[in-house]
Amino acid sequence: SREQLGEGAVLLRNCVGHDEAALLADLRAIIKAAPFRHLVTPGGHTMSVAMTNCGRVGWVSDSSGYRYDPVDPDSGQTWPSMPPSLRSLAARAAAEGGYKGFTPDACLINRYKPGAKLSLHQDKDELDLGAPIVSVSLGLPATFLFGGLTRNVAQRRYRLTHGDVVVWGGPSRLAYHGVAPLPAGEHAVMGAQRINLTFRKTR
Ligand code: MD3
Ligand code: FE
Repeated sequence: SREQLGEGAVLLRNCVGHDEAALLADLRAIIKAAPFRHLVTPGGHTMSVAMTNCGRVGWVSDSSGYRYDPVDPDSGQTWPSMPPSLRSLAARAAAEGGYKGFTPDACLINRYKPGAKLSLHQDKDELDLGAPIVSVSLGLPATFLFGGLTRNVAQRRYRLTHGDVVVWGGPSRLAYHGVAPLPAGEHAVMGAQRINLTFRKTR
């Protein structure tokens, strides 16, 4: 199914489909090569969400700021490449959302355990703001907060569940958004966690 969340923002329920087993196997290999870690923000806070990346560059944060970096600071190696299972899901979803020819060069992988949250923020570290961000939710359901172009706009809440994909483009690309603290639970496939993939075109 298909639900319009805002101008340029489309929610595709249960969009992962028959590629799920290959996707999860590839995800496991990425996490083995580049394990989840809790990044520190420039303000000195350790994030409750754990992160890793695949693709040409990965999103990293440390005391000096946020950046997209080709090197994983934990390993000193380049990030694992973006496997075709992930790349093709992102391209298929983007096309369904109205963006043909989406070629992401980064995939940020967020892991939420119960209690983890993502405070309200904008994603504006990418140079190509004309490209959408495609997000894929896996595992436990979460409440996603979708605000406006300024921090003070009231947020709408959406429950995102396993297999849901959202394409964020157009005027929604710079909307404030966040994730409410993850409730405890157990997911049949993913266990006691939520994993979110966000595909980005950084240049
Ligand atoms: C709306 N991740 O990694 S994905 C992030 O569930 C991030 O882990 C959340 O926000 C998560 O930056 C939400 C959905 C999302 C991603 C990017 C957006 C929504 C967005 C950019 C603009 C507007
Ligand atoms: Fe974000």
